[in-house]
Amino acid sequence: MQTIVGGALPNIPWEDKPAGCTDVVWRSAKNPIIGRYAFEGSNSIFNSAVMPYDDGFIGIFRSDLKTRQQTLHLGRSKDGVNWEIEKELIDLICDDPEIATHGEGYDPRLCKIDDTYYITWCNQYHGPTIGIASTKDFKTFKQLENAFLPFNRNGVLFPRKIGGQYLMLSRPSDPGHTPFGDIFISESPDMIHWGKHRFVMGSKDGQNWESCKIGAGPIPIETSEGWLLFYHGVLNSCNGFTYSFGAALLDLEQPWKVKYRCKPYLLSPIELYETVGDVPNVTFPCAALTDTATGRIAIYYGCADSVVGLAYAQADELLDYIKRNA
Ligand code: BMA
Repeated sequence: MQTIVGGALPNIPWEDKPAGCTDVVWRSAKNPIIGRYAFEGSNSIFNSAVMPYDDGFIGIFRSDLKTRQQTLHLGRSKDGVNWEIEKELIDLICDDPEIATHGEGYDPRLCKIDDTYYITWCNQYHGPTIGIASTKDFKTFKQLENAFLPFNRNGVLFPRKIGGQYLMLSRPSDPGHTPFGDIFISESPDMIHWGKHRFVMGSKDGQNWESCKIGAGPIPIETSEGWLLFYHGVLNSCNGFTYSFGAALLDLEQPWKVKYRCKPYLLSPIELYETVGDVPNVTFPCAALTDTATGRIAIYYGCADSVVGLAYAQADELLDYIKRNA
């Protein structure tokens, strides 16, 4: 039996696959679930991270403000669909003013390891790099050292130590709209010092949805078949970049080894809210919820750099699809 490893989440957001839908990942009928103007001063809310917390859900949301500052905000929800997002930036306490970002940054991910929640995000320090902060209560946030030298994006932690080490995926880049990009993995004994960098997988040669660059999406999901990694892939067309997302299964003990990589994308910009916005043709997943009891997966993804969408998959069907299409 192909299953997700982890806890039950009976209140996971869910909508059954629409009749006649032949896709393995399908969209919420309520999309976009979060609009541009969820709080005063916001120009857009997208590429954001959520997770279960207390009897509901908590999230770190990316906003581009009307000043076009890129900022991080805390949000809460009872059902994972309707969110209250704070107008204030997250107050990150940092011992070293040299790297303190005061809640600015973008593309956050949220990962629970033991009893600590870690936020990783794209942090500007002489160019994009990976910032890390920790919290135990979502009231006090401590900003740690940046994980890497610039330039880097899409820092995604694993939800448990492997071989006694923290592991993080990332995507070395350039300071601009990077026209290349492969996923690497790094390890750390203490969440401060990162090394033993290894290649995981790269963009694909030829004409395909991930020919330009790829980057890890949500925190990898542990399954009986390996770590389920949703990741975005970019096609460079004559109309600019198109961001779709797909999935791979990584070895459980040596996650730099790719077991299966699904050839077709799982979701690509098609709906109006994905194809029209501040940056057209972008679907960019940053978080996923799972329920072990039912195998349900809910994926949160940024749409056209403007709003947040929700999509669903059923674990056994998805794992089977990835393996058959690898
Ligand atoms: C990437 C990141 C994402 C964004 C995407 C499309 O480089 O900056 O935040 O969604 O470009 O603009």
